Amino acid sequence: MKIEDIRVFVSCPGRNFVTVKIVTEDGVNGLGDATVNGREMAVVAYLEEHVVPCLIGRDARMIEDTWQYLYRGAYWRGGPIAMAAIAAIDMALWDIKGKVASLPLYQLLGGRSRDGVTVYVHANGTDVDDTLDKADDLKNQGFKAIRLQSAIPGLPVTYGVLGDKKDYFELQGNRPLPPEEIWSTQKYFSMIEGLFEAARGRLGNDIHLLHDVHNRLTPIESARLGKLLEQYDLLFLEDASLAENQQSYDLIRAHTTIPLAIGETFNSVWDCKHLVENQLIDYIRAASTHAGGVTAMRRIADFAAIHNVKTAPHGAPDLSPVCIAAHMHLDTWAPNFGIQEFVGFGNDETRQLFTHEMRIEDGMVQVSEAPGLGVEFDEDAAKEYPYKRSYLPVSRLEDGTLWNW
Ligand code: EZ4
Ligand code: CO
Repeated sequence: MKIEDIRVFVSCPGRNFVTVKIVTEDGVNGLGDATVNGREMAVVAYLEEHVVPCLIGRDARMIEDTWQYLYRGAYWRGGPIAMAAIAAIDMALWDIKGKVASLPLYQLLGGRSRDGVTVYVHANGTDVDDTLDKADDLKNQGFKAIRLQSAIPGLPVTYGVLGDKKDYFELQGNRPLPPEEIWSTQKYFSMIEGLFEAARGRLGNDIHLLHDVHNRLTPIESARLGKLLEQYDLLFLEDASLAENQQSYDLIRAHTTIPLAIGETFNSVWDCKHLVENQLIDYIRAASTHAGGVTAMRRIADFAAIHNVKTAPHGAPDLSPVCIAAHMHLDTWAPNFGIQEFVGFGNDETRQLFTHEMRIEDGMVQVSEAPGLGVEFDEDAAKEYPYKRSYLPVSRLEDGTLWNW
């Protein structure tokens, strides 16, 4: 079953998505997501110039060997661009294997471990009341877990807050250069505890609450935040501090029992190693597109399982529905699955390009029973939404110092 053709598409149905399609000599095809928000064309070049020529004529059934060939076989390994390219090839080969076997991906991984995939959704508002109005509405829709983000008084924009934009697609919209945002840890601390105190008062205790710090705090500030928020019983605190220095989490852990989650930018199991084996985190949030595909996610999940760490894959709007589907299959299987981040299946244009049968019921996603990943990609419609250069923001402190967005 030889690989006959590999095509790379970049489409922008509101945000840019890099989609890989592998076609075998028997006419079976598989899809993969290779989107790295703000660096899309680097992945396209890596794929088209350095990956695709090596794979034409290879046996499409050899998923593991192909993964090793692309990872181990490159002298300069890893990094987001290479790993997104490997990820997309890997996802597409799993998709093909599922189609050949007439089985949905979760069945190939080991079968169902639960009734459905519990998700956490986002409530973000222009102030505490607005955030809690939105959270209340989501709770009434049946969601069991909600991430709360609220605008920080005194700062012009706050991470995760839509303001007057209708969704995350419109929020990123037309950004041919990176917008700049301002961060103040002091102003953040003046808001954050009140948000969760009010949230428990208004939403009660029968709902999981989460919060994303988005790497804005130093480790000791994260420890302080953890201690402040412990009493509000968060399911987890996301990206409290960067883990480039993974030992930072020893320090945070020494001070707080708040559950910790990190991993959405991790590129490999090595990025998880110290954190997981020392049980410094409670949830590992790696994404299939950025950590190296289904093969890498399965390895990370098993490594995490033996250290009592659960999985909680990234679910941002800059992961295409192909990656989201891969996550739903992994989540349906993984014995140590915790929760899935979920921001919907994209805007109308995205749902026109990527069709699937995933559905949301009672706060859980039901994965498609179609063979493979269960996503179809409309190549012709994609031509109507060409690539548009667009960036995530950069962040600065109030004195102009560049900071983590
Ligand atoms: O940082 O979409 O959990 N979700 C997030 C998102 C991501 C951006 C970039 O992938 O933190 O805001
Ligand atoms: Co996040």
